[in-house]
Amino acid sequence: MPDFTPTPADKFTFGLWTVGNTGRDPFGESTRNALTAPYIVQKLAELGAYGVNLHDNDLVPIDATPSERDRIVTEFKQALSDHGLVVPMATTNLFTDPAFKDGAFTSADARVRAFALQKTMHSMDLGAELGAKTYVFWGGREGTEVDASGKLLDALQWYREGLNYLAEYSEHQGYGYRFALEPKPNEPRGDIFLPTVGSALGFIHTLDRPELFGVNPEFAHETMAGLNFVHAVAQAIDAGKLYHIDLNDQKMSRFDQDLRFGAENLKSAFFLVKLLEDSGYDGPRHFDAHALRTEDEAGVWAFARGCMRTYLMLREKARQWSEDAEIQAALAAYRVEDEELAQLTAFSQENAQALKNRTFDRQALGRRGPGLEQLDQLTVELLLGLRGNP
Ligand code: GLT
Ligand code: MN
Ligand code: MN
Repeated sequence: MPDFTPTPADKFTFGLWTVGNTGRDPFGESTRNALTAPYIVQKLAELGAYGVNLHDNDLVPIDATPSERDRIVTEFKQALSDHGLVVPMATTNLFTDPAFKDGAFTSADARVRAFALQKTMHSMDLGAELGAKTYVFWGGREGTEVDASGKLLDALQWYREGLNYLAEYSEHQGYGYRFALEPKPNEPRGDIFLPTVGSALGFIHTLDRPELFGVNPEFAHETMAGLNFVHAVAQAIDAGKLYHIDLNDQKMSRFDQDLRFGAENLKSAFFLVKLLEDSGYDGPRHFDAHALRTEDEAGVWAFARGCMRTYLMLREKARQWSEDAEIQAALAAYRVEDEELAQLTAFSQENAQALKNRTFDRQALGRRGPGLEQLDQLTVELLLGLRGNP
C-alpha cells in the first residue's frame, strides 16, 4: 500500500486564510480562535505542505504602522525559513474594507479605483519580498446587484486599465509576476464580472500584455454555476493559461462552500487530478478551502491533511487507471482512426472535393456502440478499490 504522506515535492499549498478560517459566516460568529501566521507555517510544514499563500491583510492588518508591518513580516519570514516553507502566490484583499463595497478596480468612484491600485502595489511589493511569482486577482466585489448603475461597459474598461497598470508596475519593478484571474459567478456580489473561466480567458486577450495573464480556476466557483470544472481546467490548459489552481469541493448551485478537496464530487476530483498530472502542470496544488464551521483546531488539521491525502490517493488511482489493461483496451477501442480520411481532412482544394464526393455509411456510424458505459463502470470499480491494488 503506497504511503500517502505528502512531501514538499508534491507542491501542496494553503492560504493563510484557509486553515486560518475561524468559522464566521453571515449568520454566526467565529467558532474557532484565530491562529497566528508563524504557527500556521509551522503546522503546515509538519503536515508536509510546500508553501503558504496570502492576501496582504491576512498577514499585515490594514491599519498597521510601517514599523508594525516590518516586525510582522520579519517574524513571518523567520518562520518560513525555520520550517522550509515558500510563498508561491500572493494576492490583495480588495473585498473586506467598506471602501470596496461597490467594487475596487470597477468602482464608479475614481478615488476607490486609485486606492485599489495603491493597495495592490503595496501588496505586490510584499509578495515580491516573500518570493511570490504568481499574483492572483479574485474580483470578489467587482460586480453588481443592480444594473441601474449603467456601468457595465465602463466597468470592463476600468478593470482592463487597472490590470494593465499593475502589469506595467510589475515589469517596471522587475518582479516578474505572472497574473492569474480567478473567476466566480456570484457571492459576495449578486453578479461578479468575469464569472467563469471562459469569460476570463476571453478578457485576457483584450489586455495590453496578455502573455502575463492566465487564470486561477476554483473547483467550487465553476460548480456553483453548474459548470463542469474539469472541462474548464482543460480549456485553460489548452490555452496555455493555467497559471494556478484552487482546489476544494462544492455542492452544485449553493453558496460558496469551500469544502475539503474530494469531500463531495469524488469522481470529478479524480478526473481533475488525472488531467493535472497527465498535462504536466507543475505549479502549486493550492487548497482554497476551510474546515467545516463545526470543527475545532484538531478538525482544521484533519481537514488540511485530508485535502492532501485525497489528492495523493487520486493520483495513485490515476496511475492505476493508465496501467489497467482492460481500461486501456476499452479506451483504445473507443477511438477510431482512418488513414485515408486523415489525408482527406487535411485541407486542400482537391481533398475538399474528394471529401465531398466520399460516401459514408451513416447508418453504420450511428449503430456503433462506443463502450462508454463499460469504460465508466470500470473507472467506478477502480475508484472503489475493486481493481488492481486497492
Ligand atoms: C476568498 C475567495 C477565494 C479567493 C481568495 C483570493 S479569497 O476566500 O473565496 O476563492 O481565491 O482572493
Ligand atoms: Mn471559493
Ligand atoms: Mn479561490
